[in-house]
Amino acid sequence: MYFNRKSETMARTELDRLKLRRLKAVAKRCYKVPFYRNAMKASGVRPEDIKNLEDIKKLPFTTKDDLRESAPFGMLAVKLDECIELHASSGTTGVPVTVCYTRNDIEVWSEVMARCLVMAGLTKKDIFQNPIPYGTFTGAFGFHYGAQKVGALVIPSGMGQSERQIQLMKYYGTTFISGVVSYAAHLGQVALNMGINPATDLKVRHGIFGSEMFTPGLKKKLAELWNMDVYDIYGLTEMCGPGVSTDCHLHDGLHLWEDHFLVECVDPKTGEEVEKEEYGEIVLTTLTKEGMPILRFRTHDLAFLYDVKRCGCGRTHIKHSQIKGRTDDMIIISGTNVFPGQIEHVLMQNDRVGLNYRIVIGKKGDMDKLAVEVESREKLGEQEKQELERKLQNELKLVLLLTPDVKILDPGAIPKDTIKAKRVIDNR
Ligand code: DLL
Repeated sequence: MYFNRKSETMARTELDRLKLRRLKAVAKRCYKVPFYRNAMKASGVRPEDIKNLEDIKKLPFTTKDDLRESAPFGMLAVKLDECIELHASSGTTGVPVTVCYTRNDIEVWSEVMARCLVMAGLTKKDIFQNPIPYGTFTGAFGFHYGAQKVGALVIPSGMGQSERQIQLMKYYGTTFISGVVSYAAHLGQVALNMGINPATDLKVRHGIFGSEMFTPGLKKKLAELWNMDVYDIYGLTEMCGPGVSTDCHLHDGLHLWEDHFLVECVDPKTGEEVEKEEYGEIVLTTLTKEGMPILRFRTHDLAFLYDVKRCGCGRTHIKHSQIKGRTDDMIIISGTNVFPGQIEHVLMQNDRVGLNYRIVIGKKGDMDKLAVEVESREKLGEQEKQELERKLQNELKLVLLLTPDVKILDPGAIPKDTIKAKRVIDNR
């Protein structure tokens, strides 16, 4: 099932021609923005120098700090009164970035979201519940616009009041849910606490989640908890919000809508392109955005690009792997580099582990101390807890090359009070 068969299955040659035409146009549009004009002048590049897709390398990178320095409206390529909506990044890693959308930007966002949702199985017959905060965070509106474009019945339930979310699912017969990965996990636990088994007592059979690290193990646990087909959706405020890419029913990589976003994968240190199928930092350029076009945005997200070929689902748009982590999420513990993704990967392989965990870093004397707190799937006795703690400690030790304390918590013990889960608590 496609939302837009023509665009989603477009021949590569045609797609590349379209990308080049749009890249030339966006370079011209950006030249109107002082930040880009200065950067291009400094490196002696003019928009007319873009003759082929490789020439994107001549254009300047954009970082989050660049956007912050021009915030809130300094990066606009149109007059403010041509914009009809504003969103801002969640600001988990600093001052929020503001983005403005023209009417056409909202139309494009709805289109790419509709493609993602249909790829994840949404039809106009679905009852689509959107348990994600409606506000300046892009999440809710992206899903909302996309699902309405498909023609599903949207329940804008927002985030929070978790028991009510479950009651709404039961009352309206919700079939499809969306949102942030950790909140879907939390809602499953809330349902169980209410004596409702999401796998058998609710009608939810599809879910599409993102906004946070989503290892295959966590995806599998979420699928089992809810008895649903789970899809991974990627996106970021700077591009539009959710809707940049999603996995198809084959669940092998996420298709990225190349007619609207141009993707590169670079070595985070040098900025040079990495080999195909090699991990690097995802760099994105908006190809059709009017309000706030962005060139070569350094996402900090680590993934690899698949070699381009038609996927078994028929789509021609390039795929990237799941996001493995961020270049800036590395923690240094007593001189050893630790990535949260490594920890999530180990925890989620274990059947007795639940869906929620956090990493707490403190000091013992002069030494850094790493502790991993993780919920069990079912409530365990003291002895079972200790056995599981020892097992996970040994498994983590092998991967991290240091010995963390592991503490098993009861299901639901870790509070869920922020939009994105706070996985790392650094008390040093
Ligand atoms: O989180 C947009 C979004 C909302 C995507 C809902 C999907 C679902 P930001 O707050 O700007 O936007 O955060 C963007 O979140 O650079 C990644 O580090 C991370 N991220 C987003 N989707 C995924 C995903 C929204 N599927 C930042 N897997 C990005 C892993 C993700 N990380």
